[in-house]
Amino acid sequence: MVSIGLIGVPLEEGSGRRGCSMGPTALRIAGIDRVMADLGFDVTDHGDLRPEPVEHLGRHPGTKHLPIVAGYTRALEAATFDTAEKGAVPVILGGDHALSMGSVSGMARYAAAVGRPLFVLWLDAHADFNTPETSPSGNMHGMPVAFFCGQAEFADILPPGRPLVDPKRVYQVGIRSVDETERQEINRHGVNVYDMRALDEMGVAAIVKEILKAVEREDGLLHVSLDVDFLEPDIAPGVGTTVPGGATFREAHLVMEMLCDSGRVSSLDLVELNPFLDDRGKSARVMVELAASLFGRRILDRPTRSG
Ligand code: B3U
Ligand code: MN
Ligand code: MN
Repeated sequence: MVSIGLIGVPLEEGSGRRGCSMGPTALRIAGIDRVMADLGFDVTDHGDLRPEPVEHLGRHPGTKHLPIVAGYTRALEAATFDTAEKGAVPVILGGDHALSMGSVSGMARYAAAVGRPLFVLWLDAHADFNTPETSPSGNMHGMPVAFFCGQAEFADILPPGRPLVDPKRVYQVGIRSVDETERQEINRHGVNVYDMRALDEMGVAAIVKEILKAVEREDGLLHVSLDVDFLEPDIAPGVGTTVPGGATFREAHLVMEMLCDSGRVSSLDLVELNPFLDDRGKSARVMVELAASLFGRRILDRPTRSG
């Protein structure tokens, strides 16, 4: 039986506003563990992570709340690695998106240990490729991709020499809010971006097929990072940075179903849920429903189709 390890990360300091610390609780109340157990997984909830104490970080202009983000990054890097190493799929209950500095770094270390490349699918309205130098806000939830691609060292958050993700193995889908310097950096580093226009022109199925082909070509592991604001705000209002024109309920489910069929997903972040801004648990529920599709819930059994 396949195991899933739930890891709660009540981090909100990366987002510049309060509320995401309630995300893990809301996802649990919406039934994340029950849904996965019903799908036949052996689910262990590791509870909420505590940040590691962080000392001796220098002053870092351009970052807000670096010590707490660093503390969670260290704790989550280790927890994600340990969970994967024990043969379980780490599912991170966020928490703001700065937590992906830890989860993706932990998976990068795991991928290096098993000798396979790590791919990242970033489902988000934002590219999250800012650095302390380029960020307009100093909010670290806008920096994780730059961090795990090694573009922003942020001094000593993790030990030097940590395994990084190749930006050419990062695939971003749903993007529709990018800062000017971020745009240049993404291009320069070869991040694969399918913005909302690409999604409209190509359709989400063609995009996911392309991405999975690239993962399969290299026999990679695939980490999926799902930001609530990937979705259209009407269906998921519980997030601090809603951007109109997001993925529909059906598009998002199709992405999850195709990912499930691929059998490639090694780990998942569910991030940026802010229950304080939500509408009667709507966004928490939709995130849990999407996770269910990712882990195998189907409308009907389907014959295997090629192509
Ligand atoms: N790019 C902006 C805004 C932002 C990024 N991620 C979120 N918002 N959620 C920034 O502050 O880096
Ligand atoms: Mn994000
Ligand atoms: Mn976002």
